[in-house]
Amino acid sequence: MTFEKLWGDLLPVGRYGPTGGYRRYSWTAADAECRAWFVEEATRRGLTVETDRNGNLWAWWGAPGPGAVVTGSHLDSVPDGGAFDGPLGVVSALAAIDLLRARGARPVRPLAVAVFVEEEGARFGVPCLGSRLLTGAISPERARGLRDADGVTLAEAVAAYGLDPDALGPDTERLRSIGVFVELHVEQGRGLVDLGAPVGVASSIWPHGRWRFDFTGEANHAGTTRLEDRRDPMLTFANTVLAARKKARLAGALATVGKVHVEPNGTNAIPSAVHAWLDARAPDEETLRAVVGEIVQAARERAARDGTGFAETCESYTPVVEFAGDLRDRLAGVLGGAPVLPTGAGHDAGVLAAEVPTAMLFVRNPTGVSHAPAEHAELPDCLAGVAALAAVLEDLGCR
Ligand code: HGY
Ligand code: MN
Ligand code: MN
Ligand code: MN
Repeated sequence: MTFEKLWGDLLPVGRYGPTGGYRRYSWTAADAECRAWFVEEATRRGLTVETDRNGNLWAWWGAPGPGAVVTGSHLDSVPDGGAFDGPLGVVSALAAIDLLRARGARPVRPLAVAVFVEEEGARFGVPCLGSRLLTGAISPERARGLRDADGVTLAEAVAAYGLDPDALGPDTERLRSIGVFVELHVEQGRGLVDLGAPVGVASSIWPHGRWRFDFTGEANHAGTTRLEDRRDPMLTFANTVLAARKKARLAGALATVGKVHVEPNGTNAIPSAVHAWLDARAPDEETLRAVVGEIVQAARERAARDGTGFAETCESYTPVVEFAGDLRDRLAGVLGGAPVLPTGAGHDAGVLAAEVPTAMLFVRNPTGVSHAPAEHAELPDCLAGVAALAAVLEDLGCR
């Protein structure tokens, strides 16, 4: 019941009418509403809420301190994302605390629910920005200068919500206080459907990254410029997308171009520039580096042929994550032999795993669709996720 109430209250926030998906971008009104919802629900439960120097929220059951058992996820979304990616982990964390309390369990170690900002990187381009800042995986100088589509810097965006941009950066004491981090997340594939299980434990995350590709050419008239006289960056872009798909297929990797800006974006003008973003992922780092290298090479060759310009910038890179084996096995054991499975999706847990013992729980997603409005998990599976998280938290830090 508490899960349904929490879920129902958060559900309308940031819903985008035309698609039915969510636009909960960090440091916007929708995000502020999500954060206010969290603060209210945590406070209602007697948890002590604090905002850290990077804007991540922490709600403590008992006094904050070292050796803490921390769970949580994020509330921001991709453009027109689903309801579950992120929020399921936050709602389940609060519901798990309710469940633990209802059965008389009490924490013997500090226990916290964390909400990380800008996990998707939908606004400022770098995913897991809140956890990267916390751990020092991104420098505060670089983070402050990141710009959104309107040219607003992260420094300006956080300042507008009362956070001191000069305070952004590694939070060593807080990081060292985390004894263990467990993130519950909707599965973003059909692994658990195939295994016939409502809940699973993560083994690893594929290495992945984002590269910005800038194709430049010469704007000119669509009706009067002979094909052989054109320097059309759209042509180079289009061929690069085809090359990316082919190279990824041959390498057993994944390559996606889901975001593109065309300048000046007129129907009857050859574009002057095309800016595109490549998301690439692979089972191992060698394959990832090789496939991105091949895509970049294909773009360069095509640009030379088209008389266009091409430049690439790596905007974020996340190495392969292997979750701690002993912790993973402990969780699977607590859950009566829950299946263990890998994922190609990135998470704050993946960033934290480099610093503290970290584990993840996945909840079955019937179609496997994610980062889209159709993302889903059935209520009985969500409740199984809450029960699993409660069992894990109890095992790790309650009596
Ligand atoms: O893009 C991702 O992998 C994620 O869901 N943040
Ligand atoms: Mn996501
Ligand atoms: Mn997520
Ligand atoms: Mn531009």
